[in-house]
Amino acid sequence: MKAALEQIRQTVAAELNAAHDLKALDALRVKFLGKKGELTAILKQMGKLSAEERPVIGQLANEVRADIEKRMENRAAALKEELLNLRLAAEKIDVTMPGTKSPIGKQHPLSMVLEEIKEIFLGMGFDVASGPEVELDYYNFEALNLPKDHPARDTQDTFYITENILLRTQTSPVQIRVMENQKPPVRIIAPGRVYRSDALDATHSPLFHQIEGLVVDKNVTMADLKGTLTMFARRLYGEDAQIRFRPHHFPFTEPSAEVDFMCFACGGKGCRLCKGEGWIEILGAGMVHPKVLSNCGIDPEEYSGFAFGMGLERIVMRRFGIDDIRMFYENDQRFLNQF
Ligand code: 2U9
Repeated sequence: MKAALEQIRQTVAAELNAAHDLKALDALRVKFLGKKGELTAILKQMGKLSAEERPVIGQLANEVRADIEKRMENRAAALKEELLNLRLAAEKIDVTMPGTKSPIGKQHPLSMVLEEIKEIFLGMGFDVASGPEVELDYYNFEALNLPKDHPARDTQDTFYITENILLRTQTSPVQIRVMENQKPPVRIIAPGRVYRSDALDATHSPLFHQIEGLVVDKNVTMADLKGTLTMFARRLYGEDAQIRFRPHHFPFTEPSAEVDFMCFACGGKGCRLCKGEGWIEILGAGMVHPKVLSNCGIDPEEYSGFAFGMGLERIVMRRFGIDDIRMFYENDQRFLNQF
């Protein structure tokens, strides 16, 4: 029996080294120390020993059991350590690695230029006014001296929701509403979305953006209009920018003019951008028609004013050489990421 006990001690030591995971270790524990284990089997034969042999073998057996348990404990600890090191190696994070840049958003080119234009007029003492995009026929047409039968009201140009409600075709209604609620002096710009029932193509969009301006005060003259628009041109296109007025007609202004800016690319010589003209039409403008003032309860004998309007997309397309208005609305990252 002594030899058997010594033999078990050797076998366990050898098999322990072969156990490469906790499961195998557990199997070993059952094999030797379990109820049907090899060491347990030997201890069961203790009864056959003589009275003087029993204590000697008993002590040896306990010593062998203690030795096996110690070895198993150490082996388990070593395996756990190994497992932990494997995990640490696999999950190691190199904190010195650069972080993953999360892409930041950018301002849309329309917003970028709109902010620039707003800043220019705010710098000249204008306020920014806003109003409803779903408007009454009265504010979008009638109050602007566009009577019921005027062609501009035709449904081929205007989105009518009901006979009397529409999507505004210009931001002028905002200025009517301001004049109804604020006595002169008025000095505002009205930027915003406008809607025309045009078919979408490279140069037309049913939705586009306008910035209109209005100044109403005592003794406002055409010279004030020219001065304001010249200052605007210089702030937008640089100090040597020039503008020219070409006589025109709008029902809501009299006299009216179409306003060209000297082509910033060729300085008036004529190039691809300005189609050889040397000038680019940017705005429409004029002195506010007296009928429009009186529609808003402002006495045209006492007050006068000027107004202007520009299309934002047109300005942005010229500045960045964009030849298709649809690019602004398709949210194509390849387009937007260039700004
Ligand atoms: C009030 C009185 C007059 C606004 C004006 C224009 C001329 C003009 C166009 C420019 C390009 C519209 O976006 S566009 O197609 N606008 O030519 N707009 S005068 O006149 C007003 C506005 C409000 C009360």
